[in-house]
Amino acid sequence: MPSRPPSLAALRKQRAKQQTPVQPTRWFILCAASGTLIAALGLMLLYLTRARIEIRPEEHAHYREALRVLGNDGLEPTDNNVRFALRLIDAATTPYSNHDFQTIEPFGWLPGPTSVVKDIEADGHNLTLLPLETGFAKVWLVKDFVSQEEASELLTLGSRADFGTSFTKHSDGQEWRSSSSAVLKRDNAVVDRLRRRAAMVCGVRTSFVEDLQIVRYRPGERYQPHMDSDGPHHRHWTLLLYLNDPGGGGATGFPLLQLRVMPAPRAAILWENLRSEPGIALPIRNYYTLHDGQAPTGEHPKFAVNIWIRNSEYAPGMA
Ligand SMILES: O=C(O)CCC(=O)C(=O)O
Repeated sequence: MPSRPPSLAALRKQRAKQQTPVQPTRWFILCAASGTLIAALGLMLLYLTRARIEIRPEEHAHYREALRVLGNDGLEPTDNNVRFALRLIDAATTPYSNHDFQTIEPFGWLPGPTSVVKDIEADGHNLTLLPLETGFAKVWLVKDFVSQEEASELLTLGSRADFGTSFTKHSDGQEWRSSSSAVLKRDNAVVDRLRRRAAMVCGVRTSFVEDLQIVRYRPGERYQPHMDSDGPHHRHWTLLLYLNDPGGGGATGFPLLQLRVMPAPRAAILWENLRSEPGIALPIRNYYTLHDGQAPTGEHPKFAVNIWIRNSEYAPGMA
């Protein structure tokens, strides 16, 4: 039986097949290119993974800063010290919430059953020191560091003071410290008396006390976390005296102690910026004293006086 001629469609298919044969060289090139691409991607992935794992700590800015801080304080870069210095840097640079903090309202606070209250007769003025923290740092509340008359006199001096932008070494400058300050001259009787009183509280000579510095925070202004002391011969104690109630906010916060003290007229907080460590002759900075001045949120500015007390002679103008 004669076979039927192939259909037109079948003929077209057959011709197309004959015209585009799979050439072995093209096939090889295609395989080689895909293989190379896959290998390159694999290598890149491996490199990225290893690079992530192998970022060495000394390449991290905070780690380098932690080593610098420890070096300045004469501390060995042991694991514990580095860890704590990193905590300090973190607390000083990261916004924090006061949420879980112990809040001290000077007029409402009562000493706990185990508090050892210290009464001091300084300069004809009876002071009661209430311990707020004794474990990690030494911090006291002095409920009435000055009389009503003395506080009024200091506020009057503040109203006449030439407040300038406060000095800051921080890279964020006035964004970091927007409050302002002025030095109170020693030739005022109240200023002179307070220098003597502060020296008596700390058991040192009046010549160890720096010139008093009045600080002003207008609503919204602040001073972000910092330490007051630069080292063993710098500010050993800080006595921060509140002159008024700004009507909201304006606390002094200690992020590493989870403590904040609300300002109340005539009350002061006293803390020791330095601590001793076995095997180290000179006192070293206590990182737990990192603190800030929080912004007043009411209508009034906050006024306070910084009294810094050293453990050696202070001459005006000394760094
Ligand atoms: O005003 C405060 O609560 C803190 C003040 C302070 O830290 C400072 O002036 O160094």
